[in-house]
Amino acid sequence: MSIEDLKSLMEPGRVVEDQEVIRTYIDDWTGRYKGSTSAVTFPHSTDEVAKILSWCSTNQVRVVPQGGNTGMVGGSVPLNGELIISLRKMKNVSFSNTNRNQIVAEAGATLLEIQNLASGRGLMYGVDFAARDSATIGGTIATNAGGLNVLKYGTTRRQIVSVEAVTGTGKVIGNLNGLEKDNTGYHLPSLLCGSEGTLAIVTRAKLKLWPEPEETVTILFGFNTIEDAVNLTEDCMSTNTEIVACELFFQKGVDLVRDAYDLQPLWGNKNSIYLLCEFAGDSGISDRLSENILGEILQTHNSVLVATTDRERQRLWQYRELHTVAVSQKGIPLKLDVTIPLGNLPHFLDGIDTICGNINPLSLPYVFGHVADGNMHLNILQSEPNVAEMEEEILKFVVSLEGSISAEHGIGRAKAPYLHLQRNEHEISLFREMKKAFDPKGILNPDVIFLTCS
Ligand code: FAD
Ligand code: 2HG
Ligand code: ZN
Repeated sequence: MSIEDLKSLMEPGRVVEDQEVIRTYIDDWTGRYKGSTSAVTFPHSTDEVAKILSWCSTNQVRVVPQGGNTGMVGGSVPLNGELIISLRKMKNVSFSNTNRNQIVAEAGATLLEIQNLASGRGLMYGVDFAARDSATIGGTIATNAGGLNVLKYGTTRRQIVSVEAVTGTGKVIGNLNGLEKDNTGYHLPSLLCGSEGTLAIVTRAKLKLWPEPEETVTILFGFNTIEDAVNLTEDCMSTNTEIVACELFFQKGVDLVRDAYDLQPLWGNKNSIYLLCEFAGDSGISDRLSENILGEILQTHNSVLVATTDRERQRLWQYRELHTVAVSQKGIPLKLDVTIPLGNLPHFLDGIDTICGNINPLSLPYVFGHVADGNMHLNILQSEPNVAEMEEEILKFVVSLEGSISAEHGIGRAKAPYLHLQRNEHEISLFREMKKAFDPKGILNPDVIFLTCS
């Protein structure tokens, strides 16, 4: 068996062995995970994906499916020399012929590409986040990506109506019937969503679209206690049906963002905590906001910025969205994406400082995230040489607070050694059996979600 055999089965150009080209596919976005491979394949259709996987299965060749390679948990790069199957050439997107509010997307289409198509018809896609120009539909399905608007629209799982995929033996499964109600046995879209490329390669999906709001208002609040920020978050969630996003970040993170980008200081840096809330719906939102529970705080609180135009709104979002890039400009952080029940958030934030300080007084933890979902992102710079110890202590702490060790980025390779903290042995052995059913030779993303050898 040689890669020449695979090449001979494919159209020219579908299998690339040029290391100059390969170089751009083997390291992950964070810079923490560095892989190697002898080839990257670029299928142009579901049939070609099936052909490649059938050949790989017969020849016991392990593979890593890859979309935009923006994943944060080391799942998208070949850490053990696996063959990369890049879906980037499969980019077609079109409206469904049978439902005006659905879109059919090939796996390699980016979030931005489908957002642009939807917008042309006054519609929108429910998932959005800063990597929108590179993250693909296949990758977002594989990770069940969340992002900025989960509060209103849910995670990726809620957007997928139908999915088509190819199993580890090269069998095409699923359909694109676009039926919301289709209780014909196990629900493949739900099962494959969040399976991180370990069960099958997603090739196409039919996605639900939502009406584009007429008006959007973004408000930034500055606070000095986390309790105040959490209270306002909960008030908005319980009283306002138009809230679509609620993001939390801290002065330390704003300092880092301002170090890297030319942004104004916020209220002379007199607050330590920021809450960015976005409201969207029919026109007249600003008036409705002042009539609801927010009215009083909008009038009396002295650290409030209200943005109503796209330009002003984007300016406020930059303080939050640029955290990831600003951190990465300072070094390679230990990244942990976790969920904490809202009521335990103050305790969590204190605990993180204590754990990091005790393990490595030089470490620099930055915290930010989608607070309405309890989803906090921890980016810890200067965690070396205690990365593993810090990671384990923090994840155990999260579990003790009844949180989740993975909120929206997945388990990948990064958290595979810790899956047992959250899932019991029966669940993990059931997961393994499920993987065997889809991928009997174990060629799809080995060591992602759970380690092959344990
Ligand atoms: P990749 O990184 O290529 O792959 C991710 C995983 O999916 C890997 O395990 C890979 O093997 C698998 N995979 C990829 N394509 C397929 C396929 N077609 N079939 C089967 N498996 C496949 N994530 C969030 O959830 N919310 C955020 O707010 C968010 N913000 C981000 C901001 C920045 C600046 C960056 C860089 C990343 C952010 N992410 C966020 C993380 C990342 O963008 C998501 O995890 C995204 O879903 C990954 O998509 P991708 O196409 O880049 O997938
Ligand atoms: C975000 O919400 C992303 O900005 C990235 O999920 C989080 O950089 C991170 O850790
Ligand atoms: Zn996030």
